[in-house]
Amino acid sequence: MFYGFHSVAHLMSMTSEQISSSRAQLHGKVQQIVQSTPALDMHTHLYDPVFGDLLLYGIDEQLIYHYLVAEAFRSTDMPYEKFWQLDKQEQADHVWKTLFMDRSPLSEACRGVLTSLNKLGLETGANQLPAIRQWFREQPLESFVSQCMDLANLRAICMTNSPFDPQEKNVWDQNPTRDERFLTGLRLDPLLLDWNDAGKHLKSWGYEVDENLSDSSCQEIIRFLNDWKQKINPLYLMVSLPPTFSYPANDTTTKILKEAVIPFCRDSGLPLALMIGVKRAVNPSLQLAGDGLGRADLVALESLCAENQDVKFLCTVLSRENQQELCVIGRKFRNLHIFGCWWFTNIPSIIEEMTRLRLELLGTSFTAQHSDARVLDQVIYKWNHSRQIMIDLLTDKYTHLSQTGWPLTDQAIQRDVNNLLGAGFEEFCR
Ligand code: FIX
Ligand code: ZN
Repeated sequence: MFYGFHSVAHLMSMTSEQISSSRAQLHGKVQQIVQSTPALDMHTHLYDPVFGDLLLYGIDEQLIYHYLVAEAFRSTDMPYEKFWQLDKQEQADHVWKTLFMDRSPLSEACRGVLTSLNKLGLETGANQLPAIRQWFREQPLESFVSQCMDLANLRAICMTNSPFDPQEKNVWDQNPTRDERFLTGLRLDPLLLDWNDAGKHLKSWGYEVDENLSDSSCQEIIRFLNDWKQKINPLYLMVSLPPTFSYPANDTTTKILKEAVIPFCRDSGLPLALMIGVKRAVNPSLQLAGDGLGRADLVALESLCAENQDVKFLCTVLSRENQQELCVIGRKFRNLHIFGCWWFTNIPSIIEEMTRLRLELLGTSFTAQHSDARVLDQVIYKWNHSRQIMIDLLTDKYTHLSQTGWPLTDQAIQRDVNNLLGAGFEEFCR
């Protein structure tokens, strides 16, 4: 099927009514394709149900999501310690009262809770919390996982898997039977950012490493990475980095990257995901909600990509101010794949801006979104909100194309949307 306008001359001869109905037709098509294309959620903090209570779900978990906790503290005098002493349901009650009853839940995180509830078919309203809780108590987890994935239209969810989390490691050590919809990503923050502590763990697991990171220690780190590759079969390795991250630098992060992680990535073909810009514990009293962001110096990323053109890098950055620079680096290095609107950028105004910028500088050679969900139900709102934005943006972009006379087909739109929603990432990893 052909959409849009044959040429500028044709456009000139169309009445404004014809133009808008043509755009509406295109919008309808793009909407149908974007909504019906299953996505791969390439970065989340969700778990395969076999990991037990590591998989969070339900209304109370949604309400105590750290995005909401940070917002609730803005409007309450409750001392931090008092909040943390409450049990989960009491914390959730407090957030509900503060953000949903005493004021309108306009922020993206609040709206997100309501979108997820609404798509699950629940009535929302200030007095509905007990009924919502009751509904969640009645949901069998197995069917709830499928329901959330269906409502978000996800074909796969990539977890964040840390060998340094004892609860998670314990499950891996039992060689669990896994749900294949959940893919794996190997998280390396302690290894790259806190060698003192990580080194002790590696030692206790039988790797012969020393504090000074001798050559043989780096070989042992590679052996550790290989063992975890065998154990969990990750899609990629990942680390979140502060805005001050620099490379090369005279520190253990550079040493471990250069002599262990990058050689391992080169040999295994696994990409390394760099998530740059998080300032941890800006306000430690807020616990997980206390992290902030800063503008990074992306020269570090440029150096990594330039020095290691046979190694694949994935990258997302937290600061709005870094986004254009990141796209330009993407244009220079085909060993770099840019993904998602991370955390503080995952709000409609910035998703819109970033995705437009990326389409304009990179075409469709990036992954439009990841959810970063920590609570299963959140995939519903995160993907529904993002798809809405993609539909409007792509309609704009295809309208511009068709105005040049370029013929658009369903197949071409479908191919592009597939790429933006995960196929491009999979291709990059191959
Ligand atoms: O480093 C990360 O993977 C971050 O996404 C998280 O640490 C962060 O707390 C988060 O949940 C952001 O969405
Ligand atoms: Zn994350």
